[in-house]
Amino acid sequence: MAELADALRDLDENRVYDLVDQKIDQGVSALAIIDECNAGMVAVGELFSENTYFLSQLMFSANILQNVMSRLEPILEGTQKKDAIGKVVIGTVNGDIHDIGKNIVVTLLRGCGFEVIDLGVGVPAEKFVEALKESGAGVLGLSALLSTTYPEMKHVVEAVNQAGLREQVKIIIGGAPVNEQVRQFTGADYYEEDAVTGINRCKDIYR
Ligand code: B12
Repeated sequence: MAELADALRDLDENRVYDLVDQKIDQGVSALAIIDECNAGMVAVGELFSENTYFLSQLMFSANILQNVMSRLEPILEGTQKKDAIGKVVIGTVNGDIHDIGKNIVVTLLRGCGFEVIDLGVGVPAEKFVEALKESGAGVLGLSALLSTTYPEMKHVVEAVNQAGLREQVKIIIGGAPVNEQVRQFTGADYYEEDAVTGINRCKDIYR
């Protein structure tokens, strides 16, 4: 693994910030820096699964990543071309509080000129439906990192269906463990592995 990913895995906070600052100075793109951080976070997750790290270390890793993101956000906001493209409603589903990845998607979407209605974390199905009705958005993004929340994603898709909005709204799911099988289970239109492919998907939908 690369140096930055290793430093994040080892929770070596100051080393992480130094490396991020160096990379910014060297002109490394914010997205490449995020990719490397992602690898570090996956390693933290693995150490947590095998009981080498505990919740306090998981929380500390999130804290470090959030500080990295506050350094990268001004760069991300400025990197993309701004066109008025369309509206996207997004949130982390009920039962799940992970939001670092979702917030990256939000920053990139806004940077590209999308109007984003970010409902935050632990969002119940009816709130998604309400926001879609109010905004008239054509895209719904659902984020989840816990496998226990897949049924909740399915529930949101069903709620959109029952509200009679399914024909006019494309539903994209994302979050580290999501894959094609989960997409099929939930009935969503697309799953995306990372923020950039998610943004490209939104652009395609509105093209
Ligand atoms: C940081 C972290 C936390 C932080 C979250 C802080 C925060 N504000 O988000 C804290 C400490 C709070 C936390 C809590 C918990 N966590 Co946690 N956490 C992580 C960790 C280490 C990193 C997640 C992260 O931020 N990654 C970095 C971001 C940038 O990546 P990302 O979220 O995947 O997002 C990218 C893409 O997926 C995509 N994306 C994300 N969302 C969307 C949405 C759309 C629409 C699109 C297009 C794209 C997209 O874009 C992003 C950028 O490319 C993961 C490990 C892992 N492998 O992911 C575990 C992990 C997700 N957590 C886990 C667990 C078990 C928990 C807890 C249940 C622990 C506990 N016992 O309490 C609680 C859950 C509480 C709850 N109800 O939600 C497990 C889940 C296992 C599972 N399969 O269900 C993991 C996988 C760790 C592990 N290996 O065991 N966690």
